[in-house]
Amino acid sequence: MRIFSGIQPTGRKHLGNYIGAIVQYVASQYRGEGIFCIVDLHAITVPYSPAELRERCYDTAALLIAAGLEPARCTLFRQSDVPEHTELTWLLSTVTELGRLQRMHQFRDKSLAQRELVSAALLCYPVLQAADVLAYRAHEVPVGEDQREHLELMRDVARRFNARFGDGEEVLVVPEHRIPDVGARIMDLQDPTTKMSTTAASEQGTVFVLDGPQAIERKLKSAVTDSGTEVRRAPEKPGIGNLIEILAAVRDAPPEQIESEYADAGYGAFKAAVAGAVIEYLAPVRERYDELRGDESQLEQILQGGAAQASAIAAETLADVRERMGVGAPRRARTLP
Ligand code: AQP
Repeated sequence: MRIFSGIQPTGRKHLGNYIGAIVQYVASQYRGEGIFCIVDLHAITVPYSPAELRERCYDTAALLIAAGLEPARCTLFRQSDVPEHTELTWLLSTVTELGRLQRMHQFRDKSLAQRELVSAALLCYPVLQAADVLAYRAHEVPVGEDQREHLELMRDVARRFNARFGDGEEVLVVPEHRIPDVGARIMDLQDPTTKMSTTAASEQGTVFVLDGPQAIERKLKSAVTDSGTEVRRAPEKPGIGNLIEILAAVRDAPPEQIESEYADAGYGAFKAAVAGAVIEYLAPVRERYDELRGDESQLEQILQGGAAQASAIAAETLADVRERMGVGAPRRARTLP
């Protein structure tokens, strides 16, 4: 089974990214062929600093390896190093419905938040994401809950392509999402009705993977809760529910177990327990990150090696897609010496 996922380049990956996605990436290396991509082309759909983008790619590569991705066990690469992604985006845009792109939640939220230009690239973001996955004919895509809508779109694009050009065959694999049962949507600690996020949420409400113990403790202890005392999940207790979910994910235990263990502990003691568990959980990642991040040439070598592996797979898919669409020279002519 082939498993693919992409992650934006930033040095500020948060606990939501970690629990919702990165932990799943690491586990998937033992279940199938894992292909993981640092999506620098997605990062340029909103205002960004060219001088910093490469640095952020190295940050993300170091973080993923620190979390447990093993370059010998999986393929880890930078999106822009494999040009097939952009070519496939254009080809797939011909079977993507414009109205659907305009209605995507992420596009609406991000375009409303944009003070400068709302780029066409921001609208086409989900088509690039579809190309990322479909280029590898991946069967499974581990993601957090916020990506469900994009996954549905990419499934639709694959089906539409197959129906239009497949001649009865599944040229592109229709992928399944893999969203974790616990921790699929970690919420902001200061506003537990919105998701923990790199761009939209508050600094104080966001635990970053590279935060030190004091920052983690401060953020978790000041997490917004309600006026009650009971540690249980309920619609009127989103703050406590979020902390229960975090502790359950960190301990790899069912949320019910956390509820029964801390039901009468009181919010103060519960928050302290969550803080302690998160500090312990993230400490080894931070330490390993510091070791890895210093060696940029090694990180570059890993990304280049990954790009070569990825390219070999994506080029094969592109050759099939071009052939089916009648684009460019026929396949047999192109293979002549
Ligand atoms: N709060 C979250 N809880 C669980 N999973 C989450 N993910 C994001 N936020 C949460 C998952 O992390 C993976 C990588 O995300 P990304 O780097 O591509 O960025 P994103 O999905 O756009 O979310 P961010 O990091 O918070 O950035 P912004 O601020 O741009 O929205 C994805 O699988 C995602 O589901």
